[in-house]
Amino acid sequence: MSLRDMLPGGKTSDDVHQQYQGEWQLKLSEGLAKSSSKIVAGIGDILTKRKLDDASLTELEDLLITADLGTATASKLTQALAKERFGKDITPEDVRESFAADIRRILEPVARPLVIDPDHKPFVVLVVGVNGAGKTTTIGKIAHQMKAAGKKVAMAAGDTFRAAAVEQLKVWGQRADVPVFAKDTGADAAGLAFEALLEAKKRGDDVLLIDTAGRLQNKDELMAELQKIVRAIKKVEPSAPHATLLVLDATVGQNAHAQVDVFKSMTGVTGLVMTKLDGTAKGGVVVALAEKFGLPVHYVGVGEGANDLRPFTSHHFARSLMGLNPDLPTN
Ligand SMILES: Nc1nc2c(ncn2[C@@H]2O[C@H](COP(=O)(O)OP(=O)(O)O)[C@@H](O)[C@H]2O)c(=O)[nH]1
Ligand SMILES: [Mg+2]
Repeated sequence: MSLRDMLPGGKTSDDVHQQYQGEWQLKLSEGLAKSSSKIVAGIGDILTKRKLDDASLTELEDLLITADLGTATASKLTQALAKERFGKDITPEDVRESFAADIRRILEPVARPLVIDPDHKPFVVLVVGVNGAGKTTTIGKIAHQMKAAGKKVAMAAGDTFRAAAVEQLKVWGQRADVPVFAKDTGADAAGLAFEALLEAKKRGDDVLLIDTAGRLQNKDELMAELQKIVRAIKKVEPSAPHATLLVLDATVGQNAHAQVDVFKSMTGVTGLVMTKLDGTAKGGVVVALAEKFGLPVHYVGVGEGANDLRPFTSHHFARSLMGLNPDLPTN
């Protein structure tokens, strides 16, 4: 370790990193508490004085469905449990450990960080999703973190329908010291994206994050608008956008499936961001989405602050969702 790595108080950058990781993981576990407490209590109720029989398996399957894990995942998890433990004595904790291990296996392939390919300058990230999902906030958080990591970042205020959306992004821009390309309310979003990309290219930015509007008159209009933005971007750089992130509000639960379907058909989606995992009992929906769509989950949000957005990790999520200590290994 060099002197340069020493921080005040004798802490090394590794110590700080670990402490920070620990805080974040605690926040994720706390955020998922509403989801997990429902599951933990439910499993406890089902398994009182019982060997694992058909009746308890059916009840466990129903419980997982009500916890938003989806029917396919619920049946997969209970079948795996039956295969190992049918007719045997089993504790609620055994069930949670078994579910956590299987959930982790489901999530592992989708837990993929957003990788910025340095061959693209800028790497263009288009951010889509319904109104209120958390697009603008997520862009602000990503910009903040990437800037702190030493990247040259720019944002484009592509939700030109609401003055508040432009202002909101500018506030994030000021906070993170990241430039925001913006025009007046009602301006053409595609034109703005076009100019922003030209400018970001000229400046040699590493990343350009483009915000979009989530609600227009109807679905057709929204699709036309998003496709127009994509065409405008491609005029400047045919390979762009290099990532299209769909931001989903976890509190909508099963409704998220329909949103993935719609946005996939409109723009293509390369990855998901799940927001508002703090304070929802519907955190299980992430597992259902992973199982159904297999799209990478790049980030999860557990609050409104700049650091309340983190890469998604399967192990922590799976154990937290089952109310298990995330610091212990999964089987
Ligand atoms: N608790 C919580 N609130 C969030 C999170 N992400 C976004 N929000 C809030 O959700 C609201 C809508 O977010 P916004 O970014 O404006 O959504 P947009 O319409 O998709 O751009 C704002 O009040 C955000 O602060 C999150 O992870 N947790
Ligand atoms: Mg917005």
